[in-house]
Amino acid sequence: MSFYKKIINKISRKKQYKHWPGLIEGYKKWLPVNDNTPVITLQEGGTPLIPLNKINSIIGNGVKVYAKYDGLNPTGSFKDRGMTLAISKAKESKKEAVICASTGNTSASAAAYAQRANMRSFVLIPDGYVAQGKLAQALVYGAEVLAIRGNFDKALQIVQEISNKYPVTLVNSVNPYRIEGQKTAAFEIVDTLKYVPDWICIPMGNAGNITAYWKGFKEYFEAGITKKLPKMMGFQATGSAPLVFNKTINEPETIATAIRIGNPVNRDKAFIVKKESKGNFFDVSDDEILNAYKLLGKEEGIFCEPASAASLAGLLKLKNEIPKNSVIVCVLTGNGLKDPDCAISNNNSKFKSDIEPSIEIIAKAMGF
Ligand code: AN7
Repeated sequence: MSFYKKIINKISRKKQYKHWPGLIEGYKKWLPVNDNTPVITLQEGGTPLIPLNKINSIIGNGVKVYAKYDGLNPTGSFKDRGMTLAISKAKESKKEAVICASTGNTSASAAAYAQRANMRSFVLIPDGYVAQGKLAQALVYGAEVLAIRGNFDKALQIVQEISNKYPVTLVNSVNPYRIEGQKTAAFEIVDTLKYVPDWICIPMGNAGNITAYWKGFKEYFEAGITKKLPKMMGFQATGSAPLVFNKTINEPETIATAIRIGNPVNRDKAFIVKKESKGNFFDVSDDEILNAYKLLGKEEGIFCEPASAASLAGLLKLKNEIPKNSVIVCVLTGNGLKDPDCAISNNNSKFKSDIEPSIEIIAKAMGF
């Protein structure tokens, strides 16, 4: 074993757990928690890093692509990483209610963790623009859902003002504990691969997650665990790409409703990440997103939500610019089950209905 690998094994994950205990327990020494912090957990994190063999053969050139499938978190998105910490810290300081604006996933996650901590959760969502699965989750977990006539950006502005005026804690990614929790995904990638990938491809909405990943990679680097840093490649949907075009988009539109955000609150941080990591930001069209979404499902057996597929769509768009033998991680931020309407309307599979329940007819329909 190389010196480098030994150090990673020793420092980064002290214990090898039989059962992953959740990311606060798993990465305690890297997080702002102490013995008095009540750990509100659903055992989030510890998500798989899956090799994408078919994608590798499409790209060629010795490039190896992995999916960090964060759609396998307890509420089906990466938001759980930030929420376990944000809610634990709110509980530690005896807060009784939390609030967020959300395109869907933050609200599902906030609701689950807040209710688990016996806190009230208020969620503001853009009426009519939240995928069914996410809305279902917020309701089932017991959030108080307020659907506004307006988009996410308006909702965020309102919850920021409400949390300044009333006793409710804001758990959007302006809450620093969200970023702290989410940075653990970068630790997991290094702990799993035992090296640092060349590129991280990631969808951007408010740009909290790209900020968090970069923080995680930098912390391992500064602690001497790793010796290089990845390039952070951020992608947005063309109709909703304020960070690509460097301007606020007043009426963002995309099929990827999770990232239908025109005025990202972490804008300045995102540009710092791009500069420091020598990365880049690009837009991908809804068609490119859907193409990557279908490819992941059909060729790799991975069902992610449309916003997540923007990471692979972006990578495929840059196919001819990827240096030979690169190792690349595409972050799949949310589970495909979040948005069943999109799935049913966008696939190339056969579906025959109203079939007589007869062996002969069915065998014939099967082509026998
Ligand atoms: C699946 O839930 O903003 O760049 O309110 O749900 O950190 O904002 C969701 C964002 C990517 C973008 N992928 O992350 C919300 C919300 C999925 C998402 C993003 C979101 P950021």
